[in-house]
Amino acid sequence: MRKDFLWGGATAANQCEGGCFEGGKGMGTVDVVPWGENRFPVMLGEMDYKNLPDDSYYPSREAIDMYHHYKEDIALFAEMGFKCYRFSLSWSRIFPTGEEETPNEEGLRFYEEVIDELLKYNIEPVITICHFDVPLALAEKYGSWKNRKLIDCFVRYCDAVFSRFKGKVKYWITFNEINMLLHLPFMGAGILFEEGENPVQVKYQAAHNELVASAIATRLAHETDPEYRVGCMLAAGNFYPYSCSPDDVWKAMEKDRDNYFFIDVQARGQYPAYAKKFFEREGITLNAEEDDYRILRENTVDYISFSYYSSRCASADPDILKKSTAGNVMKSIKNPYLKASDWGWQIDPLGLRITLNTLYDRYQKPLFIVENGLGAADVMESDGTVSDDYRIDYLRDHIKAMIDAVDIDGVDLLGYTPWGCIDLVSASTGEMKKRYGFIYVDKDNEGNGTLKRSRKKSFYWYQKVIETNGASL
Ligand code: BGP
Repeated sequence: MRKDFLWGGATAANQCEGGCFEGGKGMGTVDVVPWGENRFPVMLGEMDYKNLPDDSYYPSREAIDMYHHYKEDIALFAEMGFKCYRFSLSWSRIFPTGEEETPNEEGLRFYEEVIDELLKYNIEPVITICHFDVPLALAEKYGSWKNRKLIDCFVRYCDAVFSRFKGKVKYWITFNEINMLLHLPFMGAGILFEEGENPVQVKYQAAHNELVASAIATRLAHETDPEYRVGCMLAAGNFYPYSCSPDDVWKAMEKDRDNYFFIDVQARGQYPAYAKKFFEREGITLNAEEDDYRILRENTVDYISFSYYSSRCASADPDILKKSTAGNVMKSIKNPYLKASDWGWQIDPLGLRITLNTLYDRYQKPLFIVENGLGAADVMESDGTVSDDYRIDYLRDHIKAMIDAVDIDGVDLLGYTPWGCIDLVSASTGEMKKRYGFIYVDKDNEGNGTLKRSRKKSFYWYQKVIETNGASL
């Protein structure tokens, strides 16, 4: 492993920050996604978020209150030896309605303090500019990313943070899991549908607008500071054919392409042939300006970051299709060779090596694993310890596979930031109970708890992994 390999951890503002009404922050789309049974319909854009009971919203509005605990949390990351920390900015903390002429100074100052605190410990900030987090006012006024107006708003936001944090940050990621837009249009991109709209047309229009915005942001970053490196971000995990039947192989290829669509544009600078044909077949016409295609071509990303929780399976056989399993939003067929987490997400360490190789073969750009991990219902013993051996096992196996991809296969990998390095609110369930952290946070699903931070067994294990650059697993 390279000496400067970026070992660290990852979080997102809306899942850990809290302070929803502090520091002049405006409401973000994530702040109105409820927990409980209404969560998925709202995330899908199939249910109106208005008129839900007040207590529907506690998770993202309070979360683990990192807004007030960030110094303590960063000190713990430093104690583990983090070389980098991936976190996101809340757009509406900086532009409360998304359309102000000037940014909210208090919001910028908050993130500057976070960055300075990281630099104090020589921890490299890795910043996601938009992690499921659009100012609510932009969603209500324009329907969010389906409107080109969002491109200007996003670029103004990028300009504010690129110029403010110049010299302090190197790695930026424009949109978290950009492919989620197709699966969770409201959660992923703040899209609100209107009666009679064709959802496929709307989603690909929004995708086009995000892709152009991402490319302009990449250009702006490079103009602002030639040291800046901008990445795209994919919810990855290869689709395996359920059998060696060519029909299954073809299905898996089609499913993979749905995911690669975004990255093909961001890494190669143009719409792939298969997407153009798909648009023709579906009658999708993009509202695009002539210059858009030049902008996409000239401003490809510097690296490709991705989340990996599991591989997936595809089949052409309708009977096999019934054997579905849970996973990171995209439904998949249960793979009989794999075990699963308590939430049904299947565990496939070799799948990480396969995914790394596939992405590297396809794009020939540096990769960055910015999410990976095991969600589990940890139990704190009466002596205050948390023995999360299952998490250590999961991470050990995935790190081994990652090291093989680098040392044996020659994949160019910048770093590894396990998801939810400190316990935080789950994106899919809105619960605290589904924990990923090396650091336990005392808070339960109902919002009770002291918010006290405690080191789990995995904390000490990961500390050793980093100290030995992956030699001690
Ligand atoms: C990804 C998101 C994260 C995160 C993670 C784990 O899709 O980028 O925000 O939450 O999945 O998912 P969950 O919290 O649902 O277990």
